[in-house]
Parts: sequence; structure tokens; C-alpha cells
Amino acid sequence: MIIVKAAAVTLVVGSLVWVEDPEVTWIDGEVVEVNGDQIKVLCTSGKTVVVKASNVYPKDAEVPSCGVDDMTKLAYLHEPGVLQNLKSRYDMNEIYTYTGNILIAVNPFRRLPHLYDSHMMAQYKGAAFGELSPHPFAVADAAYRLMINEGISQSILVSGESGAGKTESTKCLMRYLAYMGGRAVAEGRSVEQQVLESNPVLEAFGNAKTVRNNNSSRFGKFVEIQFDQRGRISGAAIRTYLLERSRVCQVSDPERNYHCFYMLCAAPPEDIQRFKLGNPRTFHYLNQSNCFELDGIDDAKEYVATRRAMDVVGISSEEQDAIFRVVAAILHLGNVEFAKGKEMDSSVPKDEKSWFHLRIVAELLMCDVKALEDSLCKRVIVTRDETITKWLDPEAAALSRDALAKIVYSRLFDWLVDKINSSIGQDPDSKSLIGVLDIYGFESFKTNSFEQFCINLTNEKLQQHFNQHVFKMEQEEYTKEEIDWSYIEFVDNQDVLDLIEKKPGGIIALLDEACMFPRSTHETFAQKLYQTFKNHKRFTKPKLSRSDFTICHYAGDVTYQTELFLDKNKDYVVAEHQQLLGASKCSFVASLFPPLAEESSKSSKFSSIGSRFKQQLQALLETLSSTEPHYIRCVKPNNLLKPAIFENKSVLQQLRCGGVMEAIRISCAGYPTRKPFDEFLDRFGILASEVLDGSSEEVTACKRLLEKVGLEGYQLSLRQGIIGSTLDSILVPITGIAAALLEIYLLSSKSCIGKTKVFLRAGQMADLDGRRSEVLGRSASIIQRKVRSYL
Ligand code: AD9
Ligand code: MG
Repeated sequence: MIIVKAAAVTLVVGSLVWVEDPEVTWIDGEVVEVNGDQIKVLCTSGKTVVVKASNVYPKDAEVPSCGVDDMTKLAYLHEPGVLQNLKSRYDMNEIYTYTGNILIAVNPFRRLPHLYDSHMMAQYKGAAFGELSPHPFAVADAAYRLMINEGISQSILVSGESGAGKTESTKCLMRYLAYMGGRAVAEGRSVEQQVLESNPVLEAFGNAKTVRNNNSSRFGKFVEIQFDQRGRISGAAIRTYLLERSRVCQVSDPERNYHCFYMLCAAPPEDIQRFKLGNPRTFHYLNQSNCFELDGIDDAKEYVATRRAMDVVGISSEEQDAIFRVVAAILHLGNVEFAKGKEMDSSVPKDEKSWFHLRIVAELLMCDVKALEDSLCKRVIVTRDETITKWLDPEAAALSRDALAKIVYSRLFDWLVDKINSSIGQDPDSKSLIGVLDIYGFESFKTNSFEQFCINLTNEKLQQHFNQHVFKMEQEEYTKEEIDWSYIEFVDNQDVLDLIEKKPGGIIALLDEACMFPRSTHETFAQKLYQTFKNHKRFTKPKLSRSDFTICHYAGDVTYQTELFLDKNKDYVVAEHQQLLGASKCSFVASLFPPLAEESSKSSKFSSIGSRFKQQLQALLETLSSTEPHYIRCVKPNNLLKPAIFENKSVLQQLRCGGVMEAIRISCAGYPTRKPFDEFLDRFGILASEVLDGSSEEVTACKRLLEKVGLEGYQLSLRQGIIGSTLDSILVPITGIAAALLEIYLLSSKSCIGKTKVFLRAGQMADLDGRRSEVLGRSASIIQRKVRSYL
């Protein structure tokens, strides 16, 4: 992952450098010997290594030990420099750092309350971006002010891997926006309070403990906050994406099911009695894992807090009772087991205990017990001539039970989102909005299924949006400084998006086809993929597999296992379940299963989760493109979820996946290093001291200095990667992340003097520093000689 090749840098004995290290990724050291292309480096670990010059990166000795608050202030924008900067800041609890306009947030895994109090919010209010320490408040403030001043809608995109701090950052942004757009006097349930309180409600039902995060959001979320002409919050809309349904009936140790189940089991005695609950250890949907409690979380208190938050967002107490009744019913449903019945391949509730729970489910869902039993154990098949009742064997009945649990829970979650939206209300007159996106980051596990496929599609789309935006920002900076910027264009990841999304012929389209064809299996689906994409450069078939496939994503290769793709893509409600619950005497339960339109009940029962998700993403991207985006990249410094541990390897991987290195790479293609005139002269005046005669302006002195050192005008330091050049166009393929086919075209480049800063190309700073150390070395040895002769 090479950004700036040091090949063009003058390395001398004594130069401070970075070299690759298998353990800590990059280690710093000092050059002790230069032997042609071979450089001997004494590392700070005490080890001496000999490496090729092209693998050595210059280290900026002038970076303060506390780091710099904006990566673009670094003399060298390369991986070791970026990593070192984040680490030294993290060590001092400075968890936020800018890379230009992008905010990088490293999870502290400890509460830092002073960072987020109202005093802090007051400080950031109206402060120029970059004036105060990097902070999500600064991003929110910039977005708010742009919206007010320019009347342009804004969006803040928060990304990062699970446990990196997206949801915490999102809440912090929402609090700041509520602070800016709230009313001075409390007016009962104000819109901004409702917006804030929607978080605990959605977290209770959509978050769970996973191995990666004790409070992991199992859905994606886009909150659109609407403002009136005076900049006050006047409405909001929450959109959610892909709730993980399988968790409702399948949990593996040491994870937990959704928080609401445990909260309900810890409810006050009257609720426990009403819902016939007890110890969470007695419920199958919870006891597949041994984890029931969370450190520092009191489920009983959370239950009360969730109910309070529900009050605020406008869910009546009758509705709350109904919601928790449904949650309890799901727990009881999980305890219904099946045994073989009298008929061949039939099933019946296994024992008295199963009957007991079945009766409670019917009572809680207010439906008929017999109808409930039938809907779990039988299927009615209607053909042209007759109606056949088919028994389900015990295994199929258990699957039917789980399908019922999942559909009820997912309908319940959707109901909550709709309810919150209707109760907060939309402002039809709102001209501007600020959208906050908290969505899963790129995932690549040992086994990757349909969920990872959808999540990674999301990230591909957001990455494309991000790249386009970073390019635009770069160009704007050049325009502002009135420098003749190179016209930069890039070929992006459209080819991966086509591979997945194209209609017809993309992976999702082929998956839908397979789902509609009764005899398809995951193997026939995989064969179809292999055939169709055998020459696609983003698609490969792993050698030793007959049903896996690999996509070469912008963030790396991911191999997907197709086994459950067909099942997971099918979204249909079993007709028997629909009938059963649609007829519930509880109007709340019945409302979760409204009657199907005649047409859709008759035609194919299958609706594609993949295609629907694709459309949702499309709509999201359309919304985002009509806004001015701001980015927060969250980074998880370690997998132990503990404070004060910064694991280089994993951080680097996240910076790559989150596009931070990509953004840097893009800016490296232009003028990555910027130095204000005075700093530039201070640092490099020594190379041509005659320009420092004080007679000319700083800008002229800089120009003369650049002339003297031969960097003025058209100059591109030759670095690895340039594959062809004509005078006016130089094609630089940026190598690096395997899949990132980012090609950058640099057309005509003339000046590197801006209005206030000197703009340097990648490698030029290193070059100048090399010469500077040579001069300093020379003068040092002259002084030494003088001192010696004097002695
Ligand atoms: V997931 O994709 O939903 O699994 P997130 O949302 O990225 O994930 P989350 O915001 O939930 O992660 O953060 C994980 C945990 O890190 C939190 O529960 C906190 O304990 C901790 N955290 C994150 N950010 C901060 C912070 N700014 N200050 C203190 C934090 N703790
Ligand atoms: Mg989250």
C-alpha cells in the first residue's frame, strides 16, 4: 500500500525513516548506511534491517510529539505518518483528527464526559471549522451553518466497522443539532426531544450484544432532520435498513438477542406476571447463549427508561403494553417444541410444557390456539382442482415457528419506526435538512453470507459517493488558492456496482431468478454466476469450492458462501401466519399484518430482499447526492474493546477500508502537501539563503526558492506508478488496495504557488527535506571541523 515512493528522496546517513515491520506495521529508525539501493536502518526497537530504498519512507522529525490535528499538515502523507499521528494523539486522549474535511474518530472505550457537555457545545457554536480541536460538534456546526447560510441540505455520513463508535458519534451529532435547532423554552414533548429519544427506543429493539460490540446496531439508519426557515427543527424522518432477523431465534455464545427481551424479563413484577415471564435462562431464544447480563447495564432500569423514551416519542401506554405483549409472545413461541404426530411425517407440540407455552402465545397474541397450532404444523396447498393439507414434520414445524417469530419481530420493528415518524411528523414546508447516516461498515469474515453481501454493496455505493466528493473538495481547495489545478478524473468502482446490481444480468438479478425457479439450489445459482462472470475482472471462483464466489471489492477480496443466499433473499409471509395474525382480536397485532392486496396474494409470494434493498440504497444515494456531504470515519483501536490500546495493523486496515487512505491517495495525485509561505521559508530557506534577504514579499521569496531548487512550474517528481507520459497528460495508476482501480489522470500542471500557501506534489517535500539534511549535515560537519581545529 504505497503512496509516496521514497525512491526519489535523497537518503543520507542520519535520515530519519520508516520501514515496514511485520509486528507493528511500521517502525521508525535512522539510516546508518547507504549502499546504492540498499539502505541499512537502525530501528528504534534496536533491530537493524537492510531494506530497499523504495521501501523506506521519510519520517518528519518536525511533527510535534502530540501530533497534528489535521493530517494535511503532515509533511509526508504516507501510511506510517498517518498512523503515527493518530497513535500519538490517541495516547493523549485526543481521539479526533481531521484529514482535510474528514473527521477521523478513534473509539476511546472510556467515557470522556467533558468532551460532550453543554459548555463544549457552546464553544463550538459558530466557531470556524478548524479553529477548535477536531470534534463531531465542529462537523455538525459546519453542516448547520452551511444549511442556514447557503440554504443547501447537508448530510453527515458516519462509517466504520462494528464497535468503532458510529452510533455514539451519531448521537453526539444529533444532540448538537438539537441544541442548535431547539427551542429556548421547553414546550412539553418538543420535536428535538422526540428526535433524541427515538434513539433509546430503536436501540432497545434493534441493538444487541455481539462479539464486536456490546451495543451493536443490527440495522442501518438514516435520520433526516428537517429545519424551518429560522433554522429550528420542524420535523424528522427515520429510515432504517435491513434489520438482522435471524438473531430473534438464533443466538450464539457469547452474544445476546435484542436488548428488549432481557429488559422485559427484568420488568416490574406486575408486568412479569401479566406476560407470564420469568428467568431469561428458561427461554430457548435466549438460552442458546450463556450470556444474559451485560457489564454495567441494569436491564430493569433500561426497561423503565425505554418505556419513558416511548412516552416521549408518542407511543401510548396501551401501545407499549401491546408491544411488550408481542415481545413476550415471541419468547414463549420459542419454547414450543415439536414431536412426531400420529400421521406420517406430521408433528404436534411435544409435551405439556410446549402446550403450556403455545397457549400463552395464543393468549398474548389474542388468536385461536388451534389455528396457531395448525399454522405451525400444517400447510394448505391450493391447486387448480383441490385444496390439500400437508403436514409438516417436527423439523419443518420448528422452522415454521422460527419464521413466525422473525416476521412478527420485524413487523414490530417497522411499526416502531413508522410510529416514531408519524408522531414526530414531517414538515412539508421544510426547505433544508441535515441527514445523519449510521450504517454498517465493510465486512469480511471467515464466512460471509447474504448479509455481508448487502452490507458490502452499501459500502461500495458509499465509497463511490465518497471518492467523487473528495475529488470535488480537492479541486475546490485549488480554486480557492487560485492555483492552476490539474484536472483530475478517475475511473471508480462502477464495475463492481454493475457486477452486483446490473439489471438484467447482475448478481442480484440472477439471485432473484434463482429464487423464483423452484428447482434452483445454491449450487445451481453458483454455477450460473461462474458461467456469467467467468471473464469479469472483479469476480472469481475460489479453486476449491463449488458454491462460493469472490468479489474483488474496493476494500479487498471477500469470498461469499452461497448456501443460504436463496433462503435469505426470499421475503414472504407464510399465508397461514398472515391469516392467523391478521385475524387477531388485538387490533395492534392485526395491524402488523394488514390484509394483502388481492393481486399480490395471488401472484408470486416471493419478494426479493436483495432487490428491495438495492432500491432503498438507490433512494438513499439520491437523497445524499442532493446534499453537501460531511464525513466521519470511526476507527476501532483494538478488538478487546479496552481503552488505551492502539493496534496499528487493525487501524491501518480500517483506514484503508473506510477510504481514508484512498482519500489521501487521491489528494496525493494533486498537491498533497501544503505549507503556508512563512513556514515554507522557515523550513527551506536554508537551501537558498539569498532569497531571505528580506527585500521581497513572502510569496516572491517562495517563488524564487522554488526556482532555485528546481521545483518551480511543471514538475512531477518521478515516482513509481507512472506508466506513460506525454507533456500534457500523465497517467498515474494508483496501486495499492488490491481492488481499487483508481486511475488518476493528471493533465497539465504548472504552478504550485497558491494565494497563501505553497503546494507541493507528492515526494517533493521529502526531496526538499533530503537536501535540507544534506545542507545541515554539511554545515554541521563544517562546524565540527571548525570546533576541532579550534581545539
Ligand atoms: V455497530 O456497527 O452498531 O456494532 P458502532 O455503532 O460503530 O458499532 P458504537 O457507537 O455502538 O459502535 O460504539 C461501541 C462502544 O464503544 C460504545 O458502546 C461505547 O462503549 C464505546 N464508545 C464509542 N464511542 C465512544 C465515545 N466517543 N466515547 C466513549 C465510546 N465511548
Ligand atoms: Mg451502532
